Amino acid sequence: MSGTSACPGCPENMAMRMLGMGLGKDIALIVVAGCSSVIQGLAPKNSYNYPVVNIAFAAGPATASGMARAYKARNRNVVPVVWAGDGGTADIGFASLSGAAERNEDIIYVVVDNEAYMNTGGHKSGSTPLGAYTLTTPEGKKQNKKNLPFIMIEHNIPYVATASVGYPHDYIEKLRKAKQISGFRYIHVLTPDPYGWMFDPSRTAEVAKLAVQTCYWPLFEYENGKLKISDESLHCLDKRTRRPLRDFLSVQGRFKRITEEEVKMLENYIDSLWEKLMKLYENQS
Ligand SMILES: Cc1ncc(C[n+]2csc(CCOP(=O)(O)OP(=O)(O)O)c2C)c(N)n1
Ligand code: SF4
Ligand SMILES: [Mg+2]
Repeated sequence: MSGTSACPGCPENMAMRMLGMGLGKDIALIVVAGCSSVIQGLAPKNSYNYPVVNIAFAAGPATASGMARAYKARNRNVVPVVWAGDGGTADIGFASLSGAAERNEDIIYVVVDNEAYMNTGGHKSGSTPLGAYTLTTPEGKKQNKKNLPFIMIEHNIPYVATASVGYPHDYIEKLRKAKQISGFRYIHVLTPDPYGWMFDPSRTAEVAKLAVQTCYWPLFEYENGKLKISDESLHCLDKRTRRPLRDFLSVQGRFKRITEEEVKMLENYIDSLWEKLMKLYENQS
């Protein structure tokens, strides 16, 4: 609803509005600490039109698991949806996420990945890419981004999908599909942040598209052991039709000081992502 306290151009705000379009009614949000705890505004005026539990990082998936069982015991058809940032997912809340996924709890888990701990000022997370400036990596991060969607595939859950706020229809369709499936569903949305990534707030959707077009962020679904590359990412299967990574890096201030060698390392990382996806695809057909 109106009146959020998000920054102009906030990608988490966009992703939250699209969540409503995709999941509709009968959901309850479990919001772990992060920008989305704040942009919902202050009680009694809450800008999320859903019941919300605000909870500590490590407790999100455990709380949702309990809620799913409680709703079932009361014959209520409500889906608990955990909403967490990349820091809350890749690092601080990972144990709880992994446990709930292993138990195949009947919940949806959505990650909004702005590749840093933004609510506390922009510190690097496990999901920050190599070469990116953050407050705690002033020389650029030296490690690659943790690949959470692949880690979740290894948990053998019924549904893993990636999305980008640059492609709302794709994201909304994946949410709709997830709602029809039972068991643990994981959706990872790339949410480029104008303040952490250092671009003009009017360009959020454009940067989110560039991430996909340059094959930095693959869009796919993994449903019951079957991989489907989404239409927006099909061109990445052939290296010759990929848009140059530079087009994505050059619009962001956080890569201003990246070295040639680091660009090469990032390109290699992207190649290896696609090789893994192709292997997964070949092994199933
Ligand atoms: C255990 C714990 N450590 C640190 C904090 C402080 N804290 C609150 S929000 C936040 C940043 C979260 O980053 P992320 O999960 O990526 O979400 P974003 O703010 O980027 O949406 C931090 C570090 C906390 N609330 N709890
Ligand atoms: S710091 Fe980023 S994610 Fe947080 S409210 Fe501002 S634009 Fe949104
Ligand atoms: Mg974050």
